[in-house]
Amino acid sequence: MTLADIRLTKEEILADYRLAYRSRQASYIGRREVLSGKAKFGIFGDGKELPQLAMAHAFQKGDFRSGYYRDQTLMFSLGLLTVQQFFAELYAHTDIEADPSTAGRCMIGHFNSRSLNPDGSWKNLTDQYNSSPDVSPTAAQMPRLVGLAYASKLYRELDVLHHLTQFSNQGNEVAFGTIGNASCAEGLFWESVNAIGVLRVPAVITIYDDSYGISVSNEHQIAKENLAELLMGFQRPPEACCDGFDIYSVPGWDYPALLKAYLQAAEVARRSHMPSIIHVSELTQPQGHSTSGSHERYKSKERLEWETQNDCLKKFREWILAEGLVTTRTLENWEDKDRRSVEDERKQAWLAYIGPIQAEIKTVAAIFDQVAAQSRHSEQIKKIKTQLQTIQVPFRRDAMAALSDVLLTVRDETAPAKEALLKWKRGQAGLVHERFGSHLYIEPGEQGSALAVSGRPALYSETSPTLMGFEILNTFFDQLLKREPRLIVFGEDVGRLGDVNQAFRGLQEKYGPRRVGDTGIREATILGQAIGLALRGLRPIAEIQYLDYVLYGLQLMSDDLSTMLWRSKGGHKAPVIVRTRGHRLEGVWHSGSPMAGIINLVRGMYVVTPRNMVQAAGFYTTLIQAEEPALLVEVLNGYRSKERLPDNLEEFSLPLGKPEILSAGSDITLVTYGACVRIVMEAAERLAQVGIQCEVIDVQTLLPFDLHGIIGESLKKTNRVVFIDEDVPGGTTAYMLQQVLENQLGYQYLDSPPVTIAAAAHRPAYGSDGDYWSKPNREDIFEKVYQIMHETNPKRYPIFY
Ligand SMILES: Cc1ncc(C[n+]2csc(CCOP(=O)(O)OP(=O)(O)O)c2C)c(N)n1
Ligand SMILES: [Mg+2]
Repeated sequence: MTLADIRLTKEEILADYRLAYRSRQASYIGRREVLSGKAKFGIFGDGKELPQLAMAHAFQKGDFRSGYYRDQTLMFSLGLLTVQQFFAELYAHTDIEADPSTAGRCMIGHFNSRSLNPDGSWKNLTDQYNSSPDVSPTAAQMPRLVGLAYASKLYRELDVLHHLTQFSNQGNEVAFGTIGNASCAEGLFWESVNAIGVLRVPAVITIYDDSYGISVSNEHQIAKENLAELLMGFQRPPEACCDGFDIYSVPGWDYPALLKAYLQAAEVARRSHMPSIIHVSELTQPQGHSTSGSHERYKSKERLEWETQNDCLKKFREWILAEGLVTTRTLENWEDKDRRSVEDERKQAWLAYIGPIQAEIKTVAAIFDQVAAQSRHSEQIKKIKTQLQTIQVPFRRDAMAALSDVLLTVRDETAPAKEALLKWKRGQAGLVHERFGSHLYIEPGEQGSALAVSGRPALYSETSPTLMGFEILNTFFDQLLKREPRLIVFGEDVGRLGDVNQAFRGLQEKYGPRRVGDTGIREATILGQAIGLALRGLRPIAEIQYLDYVLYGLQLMSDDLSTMLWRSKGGHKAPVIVRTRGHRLEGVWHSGSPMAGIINLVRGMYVVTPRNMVQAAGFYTTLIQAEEPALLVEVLNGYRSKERLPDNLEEFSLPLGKPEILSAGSDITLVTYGACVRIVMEAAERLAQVGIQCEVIDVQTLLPFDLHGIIGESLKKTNRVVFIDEDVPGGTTAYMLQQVLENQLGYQYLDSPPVTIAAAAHRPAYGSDGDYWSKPNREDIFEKVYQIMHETNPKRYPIFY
């Protein structure tokens, strides 16, 4: 291919070289900074610069990236990252202005653009280049790509979305994914490729193939050691009618060929929504995988020599000179200048990072002096101060640790300057949340908080009909789809069948397969599909058919969805609602209730466990009014139970974090949720027969948990508490116990030891008897509660069973 085939000017090509050169210097200097102790860890994009330059030429405003830690050159090219910001991230600068990707919350190589304004409102995404926020688990960026690309399809095909011009220009946006060769050995990669192929969506996937995944070569990663060959089965025949991917295989050092491939792939994707895979081969790692090791340990001499000769930047330089685009001298001048400018930007980043820390150390040291002047331990305090001041690369924690040492030293004294120390310490504590903990959920005052939805009670009249649970939801979802055009529902058997329990019965016919659709059996990419859609302004309800199978999508919920807002410090929100059903049906894999596993892995999401379908509808309305991710578990055996349909089904909503007292009682508080509510109520009725008045409380939402201390208040009255569910012993019951006894200080009201009742440790056995002896049943609950009452008053409550 010749220069004439390239649609770029000479100036653009040379600007590309300079940018790639600068990016390379950033990698070199970055490694040096880690090895000299100024930063903790480094992983860089050296050796992968050229494909990223080409990708940037194909990337248009409105497009999205879902990539991984090698993509710095792309980010520089798109103007989404400056060299100074790159180093700010390397140093873990906690200021969002300094590191707009993660505010120091993630290590180097975790990039993103920002989709949200500081008040949490959406920016105009069609007016900027977009990058979703990166995660570290290999291939975990791929499921999200499915949704980012699928959004274009929906925006193009659904008339009801055409007014949302802030998010899409008629579905013309391409989603660019990047992944390393070894990460393609992950199931998530293949599941995502298959889903993209099935959905026929505009994704352009790049595989950077440097033949290694850390020290493990393709021999151990990829069958036949050849990804391009393996992927051939996905290839689209030349006829325009046919499905599949366009597959390109291009050496990573061939600038003209890369440009051609990217421009063509993006053009086809944009126009016809056909995806492609660009396998970029023959890439290298000039500095090895990361700063954690050196590749000389596992690469042969020949391989290392080959990498030196085939370095893409070196080859690009040779090509530019061979084409006579510039003289060697000019190039050397530029390189010299560019190297120095990268070093300058690094220095600026360092000063901006370390300056405030040094200032804080100075302040603390000055207070130490004041304390020393008033203390008989002045020598010891001076020693602590000197140690603090001589730390070469200090962290904030060093000042805090020294302060704690001084406080310990003067613990018996009453030096007035001690107050200044304590004041400084309190001031720091106030900053910790903002620096490291904010935006786990939407912050108060920012747009979209679910906790800001106060709820509206359900209204009933004499004419309110009684329906089956699934009919309640069916009516509800029909109304919701009608009034919320951005609502997109999908999952296994959700479309044609209307889900396995019929809550969407007839709704695909009414709203079409794009609003209510079937997916393949692919829970991880159902999650990813939802995440990508939500990042692009849509409101997905992603269904996982049973709670037991949430585990397949749990990694995505845990690593990607629940950390999204936090890891970008308010830069991206993904209001995904994951809908599932569970707790109790039959056998191991249809009646699990692994709630503790889930709630402890998805902090950053809400977890809602309504006891029936009316409650579920009320919570769905709350979640749709907000813009935060949530998992809602419907009670499996509630679809065929009868419930009254509220007259105000459309408006009624339930606040999160507000337990409901289902029966008032003064003897003992029984705390539960979900499917166990019915069983606990039955047990409470029996207990009433023997004169024990139970206060039964339905927690309703596990995350957040009882925000108003309703359960703690109940303990003041009953002085006894039992936590009941069908998770494992020490699972969610232990969580509830910790929340009430520790957070709500409930321990101080107890006259009896707190008790938990959970399922057996083994998985639920099949059949009615299997269920009875695996999960808590009415009799168990009765006996355990009765036992507590017996211990408090054996005469009144003698053992009779
Ligand atoms: C799920 C998971 N397993 C292991 C790791 C540790 N790890 C980080 S990068 C990497 C190798 C990735 O190689 P490749 O996909 O070829 O990308 P490259 O670094 O070579 O560009 C591994 C094993 C991880 N981050 N995530
Ligand atoms: Mg690799």
